[in-house]
Amino acid sequence: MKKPVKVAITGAAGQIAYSLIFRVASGSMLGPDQPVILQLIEVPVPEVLEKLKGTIMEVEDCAFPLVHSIELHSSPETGFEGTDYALLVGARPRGPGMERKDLLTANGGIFGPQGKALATKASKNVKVLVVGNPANTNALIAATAGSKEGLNPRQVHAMVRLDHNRAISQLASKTGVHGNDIDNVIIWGNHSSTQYPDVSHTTIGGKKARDLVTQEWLEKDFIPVVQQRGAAIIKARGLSSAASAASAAVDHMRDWALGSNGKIVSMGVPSDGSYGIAPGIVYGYPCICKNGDYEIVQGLSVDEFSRGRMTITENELREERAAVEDLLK
Ligand code: NAX
Repeated sequence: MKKPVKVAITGAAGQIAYSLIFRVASGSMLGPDQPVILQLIEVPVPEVLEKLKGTIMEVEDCAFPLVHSIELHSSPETGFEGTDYALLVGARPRGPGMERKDLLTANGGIFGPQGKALATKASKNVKVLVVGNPANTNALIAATAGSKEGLNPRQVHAMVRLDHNRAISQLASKTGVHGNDIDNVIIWGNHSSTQYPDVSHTTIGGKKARDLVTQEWLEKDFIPVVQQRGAAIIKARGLSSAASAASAAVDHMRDWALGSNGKIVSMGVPSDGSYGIAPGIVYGYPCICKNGDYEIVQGLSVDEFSRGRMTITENELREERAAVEDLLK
């Protein structure tokens, strides 16, 4: 067995975490030979911490062979001590009458201090995945605060993998193949309804997706369905996506840590200007992971339709960045 690694999860009493913790504990994220120390972090509110204690009892009752120990924390400073992998799930939800700027600012109050705590307390090579919404700009805030203390912004990602997985599943059901036979799906931009699920480079069973589905289907069905899937799940379930979000978080971190085996995966990462996107914003890009690192896939052609969609979602992220400008100083 390897030496245990520390995995921190914020929002640990919430519904995504209720699935995520068990997937991490079972070895789905870091492999069947990697023991984990779970650092479960919540807000310092007695009822919430009590609920988390209940979840911890359940983790204990699973007797997972890979769980070395479980810690309960109510602050990022203690919770991120020595963390190797951080899954930032807890966030401030949009309250009644709250404008987008208020939401962004309220979340800045969470993700700024968390970024700083990660830079000063976590392992030097910590990998951070922001799930809590608005995920891309929360990641930007955490990375900016952390970078003042030595964290490299490349260490902080936002999750667009759920959208990526949703796009694969829609294409699979439309074309009657298994998702395993679908490659090179890309989610460009924001994890929001402006995201651009792009199949320009996608292959389905080795054939070009563009030859198997019509542009009309892409524009009228596929793109809006993927963009609005979260809302459809809330309508049907009465609650937002939880198990699928947890599964996507596991996929993202696993590929980042262990490699994507040459496959393209969509990740929200700091733009380095690739594909003409404003540098700095955390933007969904096609990435390939190996040796514990990622690279943005270069040189893909971008047609006029794709460029238009990529710009819409880029503009939204630029606006979000402008709305939290004060927090980025
Ligand atoms: P829940 O409301 O069930 O749980 C959130 C938990 O976070 C709560 O227990 C709360 O006490 C805790 N929390 C809040 N602030 C915290 C802080 N500063 N430190 C530690 N814990 C804190 O929400 P859940 O359904 O689990 O969703 C969590 C977040 O994921 C939301 O922001 C949601 O919008 C976002 N999502 C992101 C997705 C993505 O693809 N990027 C998809 C699913 C989900 O919508």
